[in-house]
Amino acid sequence: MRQVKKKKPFKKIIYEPASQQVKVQQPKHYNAASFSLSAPTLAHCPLDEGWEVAFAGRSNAGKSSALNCLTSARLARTSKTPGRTQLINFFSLDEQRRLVDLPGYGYAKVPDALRRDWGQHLGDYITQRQCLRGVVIMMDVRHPLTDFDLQLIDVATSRDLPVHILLTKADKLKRGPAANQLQMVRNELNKITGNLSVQLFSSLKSNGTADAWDKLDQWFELGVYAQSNDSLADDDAKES
Ligand SMILES: Nc1nc2c(ncn2[C@@H]2O[C@H](COP(=O)(O)OP(=O)(O)O)[C@@H](O)[C@H]2O)c(=O)[nH]1
Ligand SMILES: [Mg+2]
Repeated sequence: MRQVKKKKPFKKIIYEPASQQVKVQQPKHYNAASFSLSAPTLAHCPLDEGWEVAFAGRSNAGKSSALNCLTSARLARTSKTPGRTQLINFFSLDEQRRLVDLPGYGYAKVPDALRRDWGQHLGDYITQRQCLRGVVIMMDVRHPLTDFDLQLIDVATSRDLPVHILLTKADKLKRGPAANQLQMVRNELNKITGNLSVQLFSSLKSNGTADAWDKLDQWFELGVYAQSNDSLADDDAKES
């Protein structure tokens, strides 16, 4: 009997846009992040000097996952039980620069008194911390701009602090609906006065890291931003 030659299985080729094919290099500064200390109140925080960028968000918004993704570490404990992180956690990038993990807000099962305390410490930190250069707010792409998110934006912008929003868990939506959510949030932010920016982010897929690092670099005055400041300083020196 003649042997029937098996057909080769059809190989599906998926063309991804160029930006998604490139493996983004982890900037060494964020890779070097290490836990420094946890503070229950503003009084327990490290000396108020250098640069800090704070990460805030509703409990379960994906804050710990985003921090871990951006630092390639397990800095912040990701949890399926939201509302556990009650302290202000500091992670050092170098002697002068710190990432700060603020207590998650808005988790319903936490007793009122405890929730008031958290709100107070979070508010104290954002309104009073001098070395704070910007606030990253994590919002679930499917439920952005809750009342508390808006309050937080208000507190930060009234101090002229820039705010960058990560619309997290972007992998939970298809491309079209995710882009619509991004545009909707952009439109809402346009109604608010302040230095506000927003992007899609997925810790699961490591999508959006390059833009997030870029924003952090800017606030920390690292990389090209530090160089451009230096060259400005050089120009000033030449002129005088
Ligand atoms: N699909 C998906 N799930 C995520 C992502 N980020 C976080 N999660 C999940 O959302 C839940 C809360 O995440 P976590 O980082 O602990 O949130 P936090 O309370 O804001 O710190 C966990 O079950 C995570 O696995 C993401 O990018 N994609
Ligand atoms: Mg967390």
